[in-house]
Amino acid sequence: MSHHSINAERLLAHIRELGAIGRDDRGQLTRLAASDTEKLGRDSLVGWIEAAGLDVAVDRIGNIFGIWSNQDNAEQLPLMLGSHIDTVINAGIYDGCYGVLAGLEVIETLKEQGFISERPIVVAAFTNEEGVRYAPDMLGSLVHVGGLAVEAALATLGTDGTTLGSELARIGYAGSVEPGSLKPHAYVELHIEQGPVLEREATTIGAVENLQGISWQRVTIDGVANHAGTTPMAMRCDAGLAAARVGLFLREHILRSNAPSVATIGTMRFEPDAINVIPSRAVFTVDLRDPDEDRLQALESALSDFLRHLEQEEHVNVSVERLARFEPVIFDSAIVEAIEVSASARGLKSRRMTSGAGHDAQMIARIAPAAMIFVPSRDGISHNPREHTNLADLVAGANILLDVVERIAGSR
Ligand code: HGY
Ligand code: MN
Ligand code: MN
Repeated sequence: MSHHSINAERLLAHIRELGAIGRDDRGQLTRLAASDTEKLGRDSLVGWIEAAGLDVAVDRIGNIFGIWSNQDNAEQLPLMLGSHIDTVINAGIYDGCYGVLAGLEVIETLKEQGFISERPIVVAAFTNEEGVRYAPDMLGSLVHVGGLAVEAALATLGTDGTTLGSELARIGYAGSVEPGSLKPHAYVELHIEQGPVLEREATTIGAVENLQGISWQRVTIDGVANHAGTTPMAMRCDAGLAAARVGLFLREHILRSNAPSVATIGTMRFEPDAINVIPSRAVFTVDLRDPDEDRLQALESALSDFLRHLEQEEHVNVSVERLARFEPVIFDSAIVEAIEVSASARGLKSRRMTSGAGHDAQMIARIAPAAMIFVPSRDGISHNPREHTNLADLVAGANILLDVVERIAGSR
């Protein structure tokens, strides 16, 4: 059976071109949400959407939509594709961008093939999926589904003291469309796996059926600054040492529990941050995840109990601020099956799997049937410039997306 195929050269050219935007003088790729470098990426994406003959819409939280519709189907709810083009610090070129550009590529291919769509097809690039500059992550899609009021989202204070709203206005992406006005009929997100499973199992396609819960907290530990040389160990109120104990506690607790939970302390800073001063303050973030909500809650309370214990033992004060909390999500089984059927028809090995990473799909799943397609990540690496997926897998994933779109949008 002959299958349609996307234009591999065009897709790869867009991925490489977007991957070159936002590099610093060391060649590192960083396009934090609503930054000057992200503006350059946004501008290129809007240019490609317009060149493809789609209408462009930008909503008040800066979500970008490319819309392919006609007078016969404009009244129908759109089939939405998409992901994000903001990145972490020193990022790879595929995370998020692959899903947005493959979504655009699928629409361009369908247009070229004269596909008659029963409904509009939209490709979305959601604002601040990564959450590195503004918490929580998946902020643009969270606002899109009504999980956070747009005014509160625009007022979000970044790690650099800016507000998301002022930065969106400054880069020219404070749109006028009311968030959520584009309610999808269904949503399919293509993404690199960012983990080791598909490569280890020599499997090309992941039919993602669920996504784990996420808990982000900022912890502040206050001790007493003192002289590094004259203060006996037993007399210290050492915020730095207390912070180090939290990381060890989390790793040992999870290893003992034998659960698939994960914990990450990704940022940490000390005050006064001097080589010969016992830290008076430590501020760090804790990222906890688990596919099971009860286990995630148990992990959060184990951490909370440990922090109370730490206060007594280390003679410090501990305060915690919640930055994000999303429950695990189950995706739409019919779309997951469509992904598997397409992979099998194309002779590609597929397997059902859980997403370890957060994605915009977990938000859109609150208002519409949603699912994800994964393709392998070399060495399971992501959020790292070594992030890579080979061309054949990139094309395979985009063709599965093409098939699923034809199946959903081709008939009522
Ligand atoms: O944190 C995540 O899992 C996603 O990359 N924002
Ligand atoms: Mn991503
Ligand atoms: Mn990411």
